[in-house]
Amino acid sequence: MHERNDILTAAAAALRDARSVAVLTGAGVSAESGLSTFRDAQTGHWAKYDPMQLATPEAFRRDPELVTRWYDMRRQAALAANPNDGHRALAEMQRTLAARDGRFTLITQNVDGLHARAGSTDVIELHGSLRHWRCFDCGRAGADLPSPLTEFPTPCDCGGYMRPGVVWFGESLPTGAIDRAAEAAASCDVFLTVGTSAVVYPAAGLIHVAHEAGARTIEINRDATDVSELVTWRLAGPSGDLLPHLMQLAFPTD
Ligand code: BV8
Ligand code: ZN
Repeated sequence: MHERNDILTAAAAALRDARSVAVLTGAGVSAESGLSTFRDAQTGHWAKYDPMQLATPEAFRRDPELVTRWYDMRRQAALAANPNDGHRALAEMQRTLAARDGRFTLITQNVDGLHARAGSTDVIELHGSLRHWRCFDCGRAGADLPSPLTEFPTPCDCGGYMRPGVVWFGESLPTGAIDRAAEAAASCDVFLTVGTSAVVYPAAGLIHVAHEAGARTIEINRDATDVSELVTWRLAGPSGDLLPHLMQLAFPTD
């Protein structure tokens, strides 16, 4: 335990001294809000499906009903979930950096919208969001779709089907998003990676960009990951505990 407190203290000191902070989050930050992560086994009816197989255009073409049901189930789960203390600590970190004229960038792989609901602003959603749907064929935005959906799949006037506004495997990320994220990673003093297995690219590449640019890097994650050996400080445990703890050490409120 002694070792872990030293790591927390050192990481908090680096965060306190930072002029520019960038954060990359993954599904782990939403786990304590009750949303299943991408690679942990899914529950119930969806237990037999592998998200890696469903989150692709091929799966949608092959079985648009199944994929539409999966995404609308996840949209409903996200809407029913509440942000947790980890989301709130990151919103607090953004306000704290702004108050001291620092720079703060929150980059997320999550599509659940919980960072914004916790008060974070200007969140970079690298993989899109469950909130927005568009036609797979003509691209028309589905602004007024029922929630939950009533037709699976949901037809577009053009004869195509509506798809969730997320980035599937094999699809490119929104150019503005990945460029902004890469610039923030390359220019920050401290980079936090929180709740991600760091296996999906180009998102995970941001951790390497920050490290190579000389940033101090902090990993907050339940399990060890592909970057655990690379980071400056590794904190193993739930982000809902560790992020507020790190914030309290870095920016003590009396
Ligand atoms: C692209 C949206 C090209 C949809 C997602 C070989 C090598 C390198 C790359 C590739 C390769 N083969 C293919 C690729 C490219 C591919 C890729 O990276 N594949 C990987 C799997 C090898 N990437 C792509 O296809 C990307 N596009 O490259 O395009 C291109 C270029 C030009 C033109 C055309 C095309 C697109 C990637 C985006 C895919 N979409 N999601 C949806 O959400 O359904 S990615 C998906 O994985 C999710 O978004 C998720 O966010 C992301 C990463 O997963 P994590 O968030 O990390 O979640 P995970 O479950 O893995 O981990 C959770 C962690 O939390 C765990 O470590 C756990 O320990 C921890 N945890 C759990 N509870 C807690 C906790 N931590 C703290 N507290 C807790 N309580
Ligand atoms: Zn259409």
